[in-house]
Amino acid sequence: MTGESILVTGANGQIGTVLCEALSKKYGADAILATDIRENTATAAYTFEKLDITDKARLEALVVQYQITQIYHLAAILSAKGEQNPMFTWNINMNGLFNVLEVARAQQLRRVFFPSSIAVFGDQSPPVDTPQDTILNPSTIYGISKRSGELWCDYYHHNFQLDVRSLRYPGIISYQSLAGGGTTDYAVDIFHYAVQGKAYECFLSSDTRLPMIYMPDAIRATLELMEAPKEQIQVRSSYNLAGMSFTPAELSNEIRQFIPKFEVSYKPDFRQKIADSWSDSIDDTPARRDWNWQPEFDLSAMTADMIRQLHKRYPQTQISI
Ligand code: NAD
Ligand code: AKB
Repeated sequence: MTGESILVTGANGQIGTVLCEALSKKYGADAILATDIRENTATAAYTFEKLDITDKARLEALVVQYQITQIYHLAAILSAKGEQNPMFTWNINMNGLFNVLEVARAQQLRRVFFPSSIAVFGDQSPPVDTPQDTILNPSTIYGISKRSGELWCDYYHHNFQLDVRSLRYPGIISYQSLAGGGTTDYAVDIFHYAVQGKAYECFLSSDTRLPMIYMPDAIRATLELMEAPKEQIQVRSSYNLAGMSFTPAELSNEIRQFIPKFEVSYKPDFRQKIADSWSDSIDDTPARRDWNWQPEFDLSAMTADMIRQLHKRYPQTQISI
């Protein structure tokens, strides 16, 4: 019993499904309240409540009812889907965050987690080893909402002493869950095609380098940041976080170590322009300095684990592991 009661928004998404399991393991399933606008179809040991994050009254009622002490606020519309309806995206991403910050302040919650993204960078940010403090000119409404969110988190910390913490996640790669409408989604989808013995058509060009991270590292970073002593948290907007960087061609070659006949073709679409405006690689020195961040998975370790894990789901394809 830790005394914590944790509400997760957007809990049915790519990160939420894995994060809720990790939080359950750490704090006990009784301590976790998963929420999402979509019904939960998975069987999980923790409680689920339907919640549209733009409904502040319901959020506050759940916080009071379950005596919530922390919120992990994941609900958002991601970069590619966001461009299809900018005002809708702005409403969910910004008003959702305002509701979380305001309820956390009013109910004096102990801690809040807000995920930002490499989408805060733009074509004027230095693309290689992009530093923590640099020019930020996001080109998508998603990136603009994340950068604005970072500033609001900083504001709530400094003006209301709310202990809100944040990471600029790179593209996250996972076998447990699918990616949900972003520009980095190809790096998840490609594995599902490869392991089923299918050819893959990539929506980014072969040489588009982007920062990525494997889900176990992303989850560990989140928990390590949230557990770090307050005085160690020097960045109250959002920490740069790095795992690995690669291009679709490099990832395909790595997959061919296990599935030699895997075929990939390239047909860039509107997501290419978004990817071109993002960094190639990230400098996460402040995260390493302040709370000892250290990624474990590089491209080859991630690829081997993804293929091993997905092969259990699609055992029909011949692979050499
Ligand atoms: P996802 O799209 O897979 O999941 C988001 C979830 O939010 C979905 O289950 C969706 O149903 C829910 N949602 C949408 N609108 C909602 C609303 N109005 N009320 C409540 N729930 C709503 O996204 P994800 O990949 O799990 O990302 C989670 C968070 O992490 C997001 O804030 C995202 O911006 C951030 N992030 C993700 C990545 C990544 O690569 N996955 C990278 C950087 C940042
Ligand atoms: C997206 O591509 O939109 C996300 C992200 C990097 O924020 N995966």
